[in-house]
Amino acid sequence: MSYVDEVYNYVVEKNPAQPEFHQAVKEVLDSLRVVIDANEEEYRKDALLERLVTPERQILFRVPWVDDKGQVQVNNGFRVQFNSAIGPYKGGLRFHPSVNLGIIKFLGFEQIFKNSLTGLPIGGGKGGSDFDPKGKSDREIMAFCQSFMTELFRHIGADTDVPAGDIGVGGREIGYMYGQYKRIRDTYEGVLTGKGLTYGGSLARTQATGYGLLYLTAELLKCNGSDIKGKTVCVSGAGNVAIYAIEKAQQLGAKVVTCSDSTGWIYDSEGIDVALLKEVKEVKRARLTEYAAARKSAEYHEGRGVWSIKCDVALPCATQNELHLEDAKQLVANGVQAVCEGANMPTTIEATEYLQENKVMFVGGKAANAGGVATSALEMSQNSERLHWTFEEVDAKLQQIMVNIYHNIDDAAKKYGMEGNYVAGANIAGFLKVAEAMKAQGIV
Ligand code: NDP
Ligand code: 2IT
Repeated sequence: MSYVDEVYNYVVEKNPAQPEFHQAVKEVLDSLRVVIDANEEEYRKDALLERLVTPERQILFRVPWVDDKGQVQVNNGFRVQFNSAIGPYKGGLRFHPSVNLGIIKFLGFEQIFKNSLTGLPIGGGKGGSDFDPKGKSDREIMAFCQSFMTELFRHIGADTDVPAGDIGVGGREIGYMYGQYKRIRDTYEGVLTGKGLTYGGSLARTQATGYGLLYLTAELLKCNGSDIKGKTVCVSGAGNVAIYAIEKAQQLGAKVVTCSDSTGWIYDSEGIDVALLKEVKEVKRARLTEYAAARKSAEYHEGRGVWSIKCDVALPCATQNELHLEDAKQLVANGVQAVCEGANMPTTIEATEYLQENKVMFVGGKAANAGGVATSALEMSQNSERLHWTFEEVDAKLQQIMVNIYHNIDDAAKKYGMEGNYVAGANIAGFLKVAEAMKAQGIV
């Protein structure tokens, strides 16, 4: 059996009931075959792949907090410090009832390669909780965040592990967690990113994942003889990534006609009104039904259905496994040219393969959504030098990073005989840097 297959079987056996983690590992290992096969003896002797798929450290903890009725609630907290070969652990915190160890491991594993692709010195990690922020008061959110940090603080630090936001964790939650960290440690340091602008946050971090997704998509289209300008775009999600993807797509001259949340989706024939979407989601924290109620051109539908709308470019920006094989078939039948992932692993493996077989340009999240974590690394730089850069400076750096990522993954795919396979290009380019650093640092 090949080394790759052996390690995949080992992962399935050692990590039962973690299907998302298996899926993330399978996608990476499958596309590394050409590299691994060529160095099989050396990698096998060093157990390089076994070390790569095993987190350096996994932290599981209890998070007790008191709700507004005086009732004590208990949630599970997680931080998986996956790989620190190229820098301190870096990656977001997710607060969502679906969170479990397997979800955090899939996200942490992907983060290793994504962070490597940014070209910046950050290792891979991820964390979160099965806490559901929906419907909670500000006081309950604060109580939860303080309790979460009262345990997490001992495991993180500006040079050790630097968490940030993800699903259910935005500026409000980062603020409460930062305050508690500072109080316990009595240290003012860049231990979290995505901070508010008054206490060490970076301009353009809020926009970075969505803007970065569009910078990469625009470069992809340009280098393949097309143009983002004038394209019809379908976006899923209505959170941080989706909102700023829609905003940048419109700034670049595209028309975005859909968005979605966990209960339904919008088709807006006139193009999404971003100011209204921000009001509904960022300010009121309300459902998309409120968007439809305020806008004549918008239709609201219950359930899922974004991918049934005809578009040139599809940008899944909500969550994992939200674009299935049937959706991919529908998109291809409707003439889609490109699919770029704003979310982490939103496209199932079968759907990805179908899109690739049908010559749709497909860029996975490790490359396409790396703008968020890249800008987090820029926030770390600013914190270290105790300076702030202007919006234009950060945005220009972000744009350059995304253009570089596109060319690096395109070059890697070509070099290994898989031209146009940007998934393989991203996995290979991300892997090579981490593998070299691991080798240089010995058996640790
Ligand atoms: P948010 O919490 O801001 O938004 C998430 C959006 O997706 C919301 O509209 C939410 O609906 C919807 N959603 C969440 N879970 C589900 C679900 N199970 N089914 C259907 N819809 C769902 O998160 P982000 O925008 O930050 O994250 C979105 C994706 O992007 C995630 O995959 C995340 O890992 C990834 N990502 C985020 C980065 C960042 O910087 N924030 C960086 C790189 C990737 P509702 O409004 O109803 O809650
Ligand atoms: O998935 C991701 O890259 C993020 N949620 C952002 C991580 C970060 O550290 O900014």
